[in-house]
Amino acid sequence: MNGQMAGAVPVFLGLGSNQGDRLAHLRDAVASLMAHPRLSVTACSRIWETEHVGPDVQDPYLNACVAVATDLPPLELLDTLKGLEAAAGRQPDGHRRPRPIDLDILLYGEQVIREGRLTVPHPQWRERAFVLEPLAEIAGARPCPESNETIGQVCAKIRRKGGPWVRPYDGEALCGGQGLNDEGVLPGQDQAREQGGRGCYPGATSSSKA
Ligand code: PH2
Ligand code: MG
Ligand code: MG
Repeated sequence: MNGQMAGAVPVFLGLGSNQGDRLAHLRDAVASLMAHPRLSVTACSRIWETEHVGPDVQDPYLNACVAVATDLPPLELLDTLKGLEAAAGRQPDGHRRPRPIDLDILLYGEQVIREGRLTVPHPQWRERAFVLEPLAEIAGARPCPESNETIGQVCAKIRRKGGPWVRPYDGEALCGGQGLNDEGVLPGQDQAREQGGRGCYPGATSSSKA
């Protein structure tokens, strides 16, 4: 996206892949988000490798979070993400199966959304380290909707509690601060960076990435 969008809302997306070339799927998804005329990618977390959470046995995921600014209303954004999932070869009925890419709306501004096909904040996100660790890197200082904790505090609680393993992935960075738009950082993200967020930001140098 070029130029500022009037009325753009800060949105945080969760990315996950546990099928095929996981890193390529994550990167392709970020490239598609960046190329979308009504989305502006403003921050990327590191990539985390995470144990599959679910009743069955599946290969580990690569997970990450990105911050976008968008004027797409929530359901239009959902349809856009579904389109990207389908383009990456995801089966429409593949909810509980391994998937090349899963793109979830974790937070849409401060909104609480309970529509038939969209629940935001994303269900169970407060329990899941694979969501919270990358999200806290780019949104640690933001308040959680429906509570008076910050995302960083919720993440710290889950870390203390333990659970399925998550670890930073030692491959290359998701977007490395390179090639992102130069529209500046949204206020919430600026704050997150000042308060210890470790994600990649537009214009970040390699030394500030890790
Ligand atoms: N997504 C799921 C179910 N289980 N486990 C991990 N580690 N990462 C995910 O993204 C994930 C999961 C359903 O979307
Ligand atoms: Mg999903
Ligand atoms: Mg998901």
